[in-house]
Amino acid sequence: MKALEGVKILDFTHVQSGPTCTQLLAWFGADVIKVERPGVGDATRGQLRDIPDVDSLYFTMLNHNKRSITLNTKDETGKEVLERLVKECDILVENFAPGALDRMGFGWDRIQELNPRMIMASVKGFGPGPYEDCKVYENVAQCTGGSASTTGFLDGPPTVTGAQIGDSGTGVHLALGIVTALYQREQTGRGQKVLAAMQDGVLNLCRVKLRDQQRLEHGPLNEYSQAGQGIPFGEATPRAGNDSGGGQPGWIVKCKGWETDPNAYVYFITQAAVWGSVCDVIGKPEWKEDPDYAKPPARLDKIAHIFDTIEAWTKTKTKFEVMDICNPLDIPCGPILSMKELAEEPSLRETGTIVEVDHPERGKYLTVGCPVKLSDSEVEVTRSPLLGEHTVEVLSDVLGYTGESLERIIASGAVGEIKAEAAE
Ligand code: CAO
Repeated sequence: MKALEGVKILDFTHVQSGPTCTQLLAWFGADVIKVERPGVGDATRGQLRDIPDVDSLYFTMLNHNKRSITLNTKDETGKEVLERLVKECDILVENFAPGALDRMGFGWDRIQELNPRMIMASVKGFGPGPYEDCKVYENVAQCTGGSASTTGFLDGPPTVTGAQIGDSGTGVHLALGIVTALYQREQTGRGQKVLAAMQDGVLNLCRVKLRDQQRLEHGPLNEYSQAGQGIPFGEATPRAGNDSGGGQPGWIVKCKGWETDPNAYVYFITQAAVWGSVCDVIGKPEWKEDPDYAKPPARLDKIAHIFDTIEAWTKTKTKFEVMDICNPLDIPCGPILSMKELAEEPSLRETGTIVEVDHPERGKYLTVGCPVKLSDSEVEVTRSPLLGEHTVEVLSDVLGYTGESLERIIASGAVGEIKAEAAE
């Protein structure tokens, strides 16, 4: 059995943040019923398409293990079906623009009236406050949550990161809120509202930067390389380039082949506990006893020189050779892996972190599987649904519409066009 077997989710999510959340819950065994607008569907089905008229990778990679029903929720019969779904499901997940669910007639009061056990979970750009009515996308969240102001180089502009911390990050936060609310419902019998605001999610992931903001009041941040370079700090946590976020100096240094390979780099951390090994490896054994280098405080104003020296050594090795030499000595380092290298990495295939999926219209493609492994709830990644693929199945199996009642729903047009074989 799967951890969330028997849990039914009414999935009103679209784009990235919400679908990330419901995909995780589907992987843990929940029955996720994705409700989409007839003929239109989730906008990402058609975005960034690599093959004409075929669901995009953007969509397929965020909607595995779900069922799709098309339903016009603004139509009278559509509302009737939606009410039945609300009564039948345990959780409603949505990431519409603020107010959209109320305008549809399914605000929290109505949901509670229909099903007091329902957990209603939402992603919004902002929590209550001046921006609560704003529509928000990934980079807006990165900028308003403290990530952009602290990412990039000191002499450059604020920078967004490739990790989708606003969308996928908030989706993961929401999933935790949902299972927590499910657990509480075991005790109380009541549902509740769960809100994950993207600004809050990003700020949570930038916690160490708020830590540094407060440390600034008590003096310069000595582990930032700008301190060693004598560059004064301003009022806010600065951009720290590739400095490590912790107390051990780290930086990205070039490796053999960097002139032609944009990813021939390694992250190298000069952890105090293995300083002696670092000195031996880079050919500076004299630094172990030299009072200018032996202890971390003495090294702070020489960090740039130390990393130049480390780089002179790493440039003679590939990033994997650096790893092979440093790992046995417990020197923390990590090769900069490209997406191509990750896609081809056999160990990630073996653990199910990278999975090949077959899709009836696009053929085989790669996706990121479930990043969290439960020993008693195995994940099998199945393809994303075609638009409305399960409309009849959900109407009949989940909601009990059969015969004439099913024909009435289909004839109303509320569920859009039904493919002949699905209706039979
Ligand atoms: N039947 C009928 N109408 C439907 C429907 C259905 N099955 N599904 C959606 N709709 C309607 C909604 O009710 C809404 O109508 P109104 O505007 O008349 O109330 C309309 O479709 C559009 O919804 P939307 O405003 O959520 O979509 P958008 O493309 O304009 O905005 C986004 C997209 C992401 C900016 C916005 O949804 C948002 O801010 N969401 C919250 C934050 C968020 O999740 N951002 C992350 C986006 S990337 O993951």
